[in-house]
Amino acid sequence: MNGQSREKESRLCEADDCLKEFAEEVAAGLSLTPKQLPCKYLYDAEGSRLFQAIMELEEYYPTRCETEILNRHKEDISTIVGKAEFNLVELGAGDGAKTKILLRHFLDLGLSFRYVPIDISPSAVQGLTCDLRKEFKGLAIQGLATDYFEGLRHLARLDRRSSFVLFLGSNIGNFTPGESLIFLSSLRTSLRTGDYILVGFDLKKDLNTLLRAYNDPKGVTARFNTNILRRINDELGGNFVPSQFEYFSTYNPRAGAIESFLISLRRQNVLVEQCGRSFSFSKWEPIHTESSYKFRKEDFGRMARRQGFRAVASFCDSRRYFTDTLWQAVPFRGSGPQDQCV
Ligand code: AVJ
Repeated sequence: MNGQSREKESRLCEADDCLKEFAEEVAAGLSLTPKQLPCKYLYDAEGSRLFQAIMELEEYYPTRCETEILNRHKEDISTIVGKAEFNLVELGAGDGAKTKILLRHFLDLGLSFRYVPIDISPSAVQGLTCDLRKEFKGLAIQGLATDYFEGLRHLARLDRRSSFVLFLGSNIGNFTPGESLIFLSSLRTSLRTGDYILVGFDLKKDLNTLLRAYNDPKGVTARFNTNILRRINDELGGNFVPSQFEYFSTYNPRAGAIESFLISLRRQNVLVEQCGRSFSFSKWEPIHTESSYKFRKEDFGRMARRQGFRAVASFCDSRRYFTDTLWQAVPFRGSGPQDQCV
């Protein structure tokens, strides 16, 4: 077998593995009570396109807030992080619209860095890479289509330059509090002392603003969520009828999160061939598709300290809706008894 066909074959195997994992996670999630689907599967090519449309909605304030923050504080950020050569690694890069503010600024300053955008959607990574090659001649880019955890493994294997990791848009809000601690500690393990991360947190705020952001009148957010059913049909041989599910999203004050669901409008059975079985829904039964946690400053200050980071600076938008916080990796503490009571 020549090198080319071997490469092709290994790529096919990878695609097969992804599909198998998708089928297993769908089967597992739809067997739970209440049913759920992992939100990372919302982002295929169509899902990423719909999410871009969400970011353009007037109601979806996080994008505007973070754009304002990056424009206003790019100088502060570059002064702190931009002293030596570094890899600028972005987790969940999407269309990179906000990141371009930093890229432009870093290039204007003549900083020496390579951009490593990581996103679960191959079409997003491809689109972003093409777009940046045109817009930023001379920028070194090395995109990767994979999930966060595989992305962290990649990060740990990068060359000896220091890392500056971007985790913007309150992507961290998709994790439960327990998951975000696990994620941050694996992120810390993939970094070296002195490296920086910039993390976006959507703040708790008045409920109408929150609810409107996830219930836009044009129904883009509903289509974004429902897209996962269409994706299961196309990729796993499912027979979901998307119109027999209704999108519902609300704020759960106990969890501190917007919680999104697809609710079955009738009693129905849905066959998913690649799962080798069907799933029965009772009338009004929900599938939990996504949680978007909202934070208070105190919450993430504590998270930083517990996971081996030092909060260096926090930047807010003028409405105080959103924060980008800059953390530096500090030496790991021993596992002495004092650590238990932080
Ligand atoms: C990309 C996960 C930050 O939770 O606000 C937007 C996704 N879902 N509208 C969010 C989303 C519905 C978004 N994140």
